[in-house]
Amino acid sequence: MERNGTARFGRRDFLSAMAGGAGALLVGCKSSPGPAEAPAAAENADVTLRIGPTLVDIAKDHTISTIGYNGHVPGPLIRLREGVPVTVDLFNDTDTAELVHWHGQIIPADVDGAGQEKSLPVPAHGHLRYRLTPRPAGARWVHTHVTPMSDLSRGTYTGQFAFVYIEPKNEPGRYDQEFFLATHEWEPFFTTEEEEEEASEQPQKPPKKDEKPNGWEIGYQRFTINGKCLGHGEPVRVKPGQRVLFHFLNASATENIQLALPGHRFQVVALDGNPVPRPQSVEVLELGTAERIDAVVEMNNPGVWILGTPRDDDRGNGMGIVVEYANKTGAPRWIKPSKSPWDYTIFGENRQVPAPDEVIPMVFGKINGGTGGFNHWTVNGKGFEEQGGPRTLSKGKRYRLAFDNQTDDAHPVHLHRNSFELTNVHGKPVAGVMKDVVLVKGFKKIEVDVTPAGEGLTLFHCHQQLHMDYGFMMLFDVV
Ligand SMILES: [Cu+2]
Repeated sequence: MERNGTARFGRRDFLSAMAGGAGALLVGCKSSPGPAEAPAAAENADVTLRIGPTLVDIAKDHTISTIGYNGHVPGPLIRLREGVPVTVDLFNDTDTAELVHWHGQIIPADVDGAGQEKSLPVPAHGHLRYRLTPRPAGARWVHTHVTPMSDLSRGTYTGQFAFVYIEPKNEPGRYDQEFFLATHEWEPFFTTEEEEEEASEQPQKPPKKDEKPNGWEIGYQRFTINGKCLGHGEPVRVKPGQRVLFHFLNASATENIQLALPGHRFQVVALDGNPVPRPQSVEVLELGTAERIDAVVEMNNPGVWILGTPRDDDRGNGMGIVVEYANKTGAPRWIKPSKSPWDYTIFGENRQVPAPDEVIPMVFGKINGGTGGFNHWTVNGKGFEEQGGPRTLSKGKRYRLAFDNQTDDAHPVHLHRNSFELTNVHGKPVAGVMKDVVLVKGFKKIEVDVTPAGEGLTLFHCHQQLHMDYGFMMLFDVV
């Protein structure tokens, strides 16, 4: 899809439900024109998501039965315009109530899609309609926000996720093609094996004598990008000399991942949809669960390549996609990237940030192997159920959330309905990097500043589904 087909589109032009083939590449085309001159009648919503059973052909002779949006995984690419209100229709064809969360948007709690915020649910076999005003611009996404607990066929273990791209008022630099790529894992199972973190970066503390062993972790059989195992979907087709903008989304329930494209570098231009002050070129991307990265790649190394995870086992099980130059054939090549630790601060500015009005310490803790063998997660010593209601924040005040991860696990923590500014990462001050998820690695500290954008309940939680469900949440109430 060449980038020349980008005439501005009218208010009702953007898609309500793009019907791409399951697992088709989500390329940056505008949807086929809708009824451009149709009146803003009640009958047609601007965005329609139908939640229901979906089959995903992730590989030849390998089909996953899951729940998805509009019969496809990922769901439709939803393009919106910043500040232009839309009507949303949600239909639920399943037997359980659902929550549809607009991740990364600054919108009221009732439509944000989180039960803890008392958002409107989509009833089982029911329908919900509301209006929302998309903002801010950039790569957002939509996903289910139900609580599956130990049921690995629900929640973010399913195929209920889709890109939301809110058109910026200014284009984020020149590019020739654009691709939306979402990673997701399938066939989850419980395991006692701990996720192998980057051993060199991940300090290990020996368990205390009286401590229970670590509880359940989640493993996966199959790994996909846009619903296809490596080699089973359409390749990313490029031409020499092109600048290709990739929108990456980690739509995993529990996995933090790295991605590399041998022979090429990623010019990172935005994190979680927000342009970074200093775009930088890196060899390896890292995305905690729910994080997004926009990166431009200059296609200057013709061949057939694998864009995938550096982890051989996971790539072998599907985590990758072929990048194919025009007129090039042969087996796709993989070259192991050099070890390059991800560092959020290289994209930021080196300047003083305003002092916060208040610092809120948030210490992350883990109680090994509790009820049913599940670890229990705490913020400041208390799991969500023990916290006794929301903590009040004042609109307009600048708060510093001081994350102190006192566990050996990495936590992709997310704040709803706001973007926050990274102000300190592992002791290094930084400014200007705006995000809504940040990955706090084992025994590390990160500080973020937030000035609450809107009144109402605002959920903070770890985006690792198992951590969230077993206590790793905290509720704010902005007044
Ligand atoms: Cu976590």
